[in-house]
Amino acid sequence: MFRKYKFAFVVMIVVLLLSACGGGGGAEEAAEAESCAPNCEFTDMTFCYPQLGAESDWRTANTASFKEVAGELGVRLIFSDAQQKQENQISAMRACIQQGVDVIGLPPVVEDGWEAVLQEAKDAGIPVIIVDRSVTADPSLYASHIGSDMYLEGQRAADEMNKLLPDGGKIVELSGTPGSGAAVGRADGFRANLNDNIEIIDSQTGNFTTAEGKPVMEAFLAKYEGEIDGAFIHNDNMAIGAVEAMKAAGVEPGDIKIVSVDGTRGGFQLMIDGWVQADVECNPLLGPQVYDMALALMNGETIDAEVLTDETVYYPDEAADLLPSRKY
Ligand code: GYE
Repeated sequence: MFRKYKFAFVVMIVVLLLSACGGGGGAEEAAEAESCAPNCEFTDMTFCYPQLGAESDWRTANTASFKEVAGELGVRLIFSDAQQKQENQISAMRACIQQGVDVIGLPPVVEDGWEAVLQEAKDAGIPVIIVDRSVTADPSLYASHIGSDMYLEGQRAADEMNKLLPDGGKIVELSGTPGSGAAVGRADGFRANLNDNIEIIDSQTGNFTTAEGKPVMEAFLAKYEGEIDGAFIHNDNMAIGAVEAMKAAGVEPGDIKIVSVDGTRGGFQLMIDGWVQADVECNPLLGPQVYDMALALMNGETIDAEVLTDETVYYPDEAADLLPSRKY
């Protein structure tokens, strides 16, 4: 009787030991599968892109770049649209951290307030690449920032305004989303280079959209009737809205000198039609470079802490020739 129980007990222990060993082996295999470094390929990558919104043609082109290139490379893309709300971007990032994505690309709607969620990503071992606009958070909280030099764009815009108004004048500014790296950088760079004889008589935000740009220009035209010599407009979509307002108010192309930013097809068309005198380029096609950086991070390579896009200024005389080849 006792021997029978002893045998059953030994069998039970052996079964338990075997199952424990089997479980351990499975976990090890899973961990190995996760860590492909240093030979990770794009097909190993799950990349999270909590896009800030769909406010402009620039943004649409930026989204398309990330989606199309992910498809070409075989990257698994987790995409969301935050409708220009920081809280939506933060929740989308938290969902990606929960899922254990490999890398997060963050195009921040505003500069401030990212510390907590960046720290959460860091604690989870998920590197973050800040894409497009900048953040004020400490650089130790993210792997890199890639995007345009918004300050330089503002300086370039001022150089153009200085040329357009050599005898000085009064101008208005239609600025981008308040607190965004793009709006802050462009406004500061513009003021740094603007000639003393040019006065910014008013500055209001149009939130980077055509819909909000139009009423802002309507209000400017009503308030400063006949006084406005020029307008610095932070993106082409707001310029499209502003021009609609000007047309409705009987303003002729060239009456108010416009310097815009982005270099989208819409901006090129405004140059061809005589409304915009200079368009400062801002390149949204960042997908290929960002995926390369993300792969380098997965493979444990070091990447540059700051990557600035190479850009130029476009003028009306070349707009018609270049428009057909514009990608956005
Ligand atoms: O200029 C504007 C968009 O952050 C550079 O955002 C980007 C800006 C771009 O809405 O059109």
